Amino acid sequence: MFEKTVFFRAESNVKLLPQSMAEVVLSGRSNVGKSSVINALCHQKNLAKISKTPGRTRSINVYSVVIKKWMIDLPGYGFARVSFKEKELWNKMIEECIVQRKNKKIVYITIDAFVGPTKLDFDMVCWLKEHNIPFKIIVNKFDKLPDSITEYKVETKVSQYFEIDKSLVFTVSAKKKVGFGKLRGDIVRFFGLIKERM
Ligand SMILES: Nc1nc2c(ncn2[C@@H]2O[C@H](COP(=O)(O)OP(=O)(O)O)[C@@H](O)[C@H]2O)c(=O)[nH]1
Ligand SMILES: [Mg+2]
Repeated sequence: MFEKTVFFRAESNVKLLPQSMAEVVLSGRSNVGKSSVINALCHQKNLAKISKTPGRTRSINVYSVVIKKWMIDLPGYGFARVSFKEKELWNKMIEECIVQRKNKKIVYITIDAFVGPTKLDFDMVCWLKEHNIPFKIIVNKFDKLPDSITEYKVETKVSQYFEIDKSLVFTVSAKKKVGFGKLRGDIVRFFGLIKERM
């Protein structure tokens, strides 16, 4: 199913997006590997553009997994070299995409396993909790950790940091294509789709 995901559109004005039936929204700091996660999830190489320079995405990118069931790649937050005005625009976009659009959605916040969760991620989680938006955490770049650190250890630490249940944390490596089975299953359940070949 995921291999059939197609690029739907890039949009800088969230208000122009049509309605969907369900949306998986990917958020996270720039360079944590959100685009790489989308590609690995969908068994594709170039579906989402992977940038060498962080902080390049200025619009939201929408991918259609099946008709009207979308994955939305938000611009990354916490990129230092952007102006105050750009940060304001980012905040507006996130607010419009996550709070004002009233359709069924879940946010996956992606973090870098090597860097660990940051204050910015913590603030994002608090903001989502305040607005009662369901969310989960994807810990990417697991390959960068020493072998002695298990997924269990990562998930325990991250869930403690965010004060959430451990079952909400998914450890993956987009580079090594590890950990995606569980994540695909989770998204399929959210979309309300029958689990076929993923
Ligand atoms: N080691 C490692 N590097 C990764 C992984 N996923 C992404 N990267 C690298 O991280 C950088 C940013 O990736 P990208 O997907 O563009 O991040 P985005 O800005 O969050 O969309 C690129 O150089 C990727 O090759 C991973 O699982 N392991
Ligand atoms: Mg990206």
